[in-house]
Amino acid sequence: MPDSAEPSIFTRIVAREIPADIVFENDTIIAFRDINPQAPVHLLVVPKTEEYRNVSELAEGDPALLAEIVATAKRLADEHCGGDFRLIFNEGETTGQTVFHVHAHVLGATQGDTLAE
Ligand code: D5M
Repeated sequence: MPDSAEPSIFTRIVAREIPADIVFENDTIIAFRDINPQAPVHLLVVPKTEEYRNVSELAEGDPALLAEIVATAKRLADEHCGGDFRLIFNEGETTGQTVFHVHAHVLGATQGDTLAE
C-alpha cells in the first residue's frame, strides 16, 4: 500500500472527485489525458488499484494487470495516434515520478507529426 493514508490523485479521478478527460475505463483500468501533455497525444493508463507504487511492484505483484495496461495502451494508440506509441513508466523521484500510483504514459504523434527523440 502507499505510504500515505490519503487516496492518490488518480484514485480521486476514478472516484470522480477530480475532473479528468477520461478516454477509457473498465473494471480494472482507467485512462485519461495527461494534464501537462509532453506530446500531441499524451494519455495516462492507470490501474484502479493504488496498491502498486511503480511498475516494478506491479510486475512482481500482478503481471497480468501489467499486460492489460500494455494492451490498453495499444488499443488507445490505435484510436488516438495511428497505432504507434511510446510507453513510459517513471520509477523513482530522480526520473521525475510525482504520483506514486503506478501509471503508464502513452505518447504519440498526430498525423503529420513525429515524436521528438
Ligand atoms: O507522472 C504524473 C503525471 O500525472 C504528470 O505527467 C501529470 C499528470 N497529472 C497529475 N495530475 C493530473 C490530473 N489531475 N489529471 C491528469 N493528469 C494529471 P509521473 O510519471 O509521476 O511524473
